[in-house]
Amino acid sequence: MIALNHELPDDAIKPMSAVSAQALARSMDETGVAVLGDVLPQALLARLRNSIAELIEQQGARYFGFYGAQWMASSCLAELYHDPGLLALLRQLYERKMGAPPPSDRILPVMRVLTGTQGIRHSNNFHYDSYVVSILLPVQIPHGLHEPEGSLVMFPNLREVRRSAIVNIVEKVVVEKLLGPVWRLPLVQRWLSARVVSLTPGDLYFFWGMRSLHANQACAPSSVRCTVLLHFGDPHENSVFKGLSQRLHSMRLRRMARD
Ligand SMILES: O=C(O)CCC(=O)C(=O)O
Ligand SMILES: [Fe+2]
Repeated sequence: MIALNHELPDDAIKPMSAVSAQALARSMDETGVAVLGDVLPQALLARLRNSIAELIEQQGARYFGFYGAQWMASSCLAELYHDPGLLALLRQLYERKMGAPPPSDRILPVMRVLTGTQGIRHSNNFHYDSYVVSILLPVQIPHGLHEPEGSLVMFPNLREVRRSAIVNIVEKVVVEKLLGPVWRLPLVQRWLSARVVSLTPGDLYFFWGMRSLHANQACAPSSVRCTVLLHFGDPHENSVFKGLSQRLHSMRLRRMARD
């Protein structure tokens, strides 16, 4: 784990300006993931968990996915999201991998809440992200005795970044849709040295989302698992094929919510 040695008040988010992109990138290349310890303070995590509990109380135990800058603006993670140090770090990571600046400075924030039987459907869905760099922030992870944690499973850096949008879309269809069930098999996970990353709330997990096939494991319908993802650097952002791939993804999410 990479340490951030700063003397800060207990409820402060640690500044990203102190983080070395080089050290993160090395760990992401070599092990699949780089972990920054204790970035989010417990008090902030507690506030986020309270709002999730309220949401579940009002709307029932199901899957919730919040996308885009709007929900983030009103969340207590806004400070991290708008931290210029975070953006600088993401830009450096992107440039290291792609050898060119990112097409934009957009960071896509996503909050996922898995609970109830719908949560199971949103588990073990192996995919490549459309973004070069992904950061995972666990907010609430089940930790009871014999309770499945919903760890992150990844095949680290299974492919290179895809520079062509159309190649990327075709590959995603084959790997995610046609071969989807294959990646769930324990034998395949063993053969291909899949890595199971147990998640600790407050830590930040960096990985090459576009290169590493990954999914979250399932948790019990009675548990609550909440993660926030920060995705950065879509090399195909300006491609005409992009709209098509986004529409397919939204249709899939709508279908999963309906069934
Ligand atoms: O929630 C997780 O652990 C992973 C989710 C993910 O990979 C994604 O939303 O792209
Ligand atoms: Fe992902």
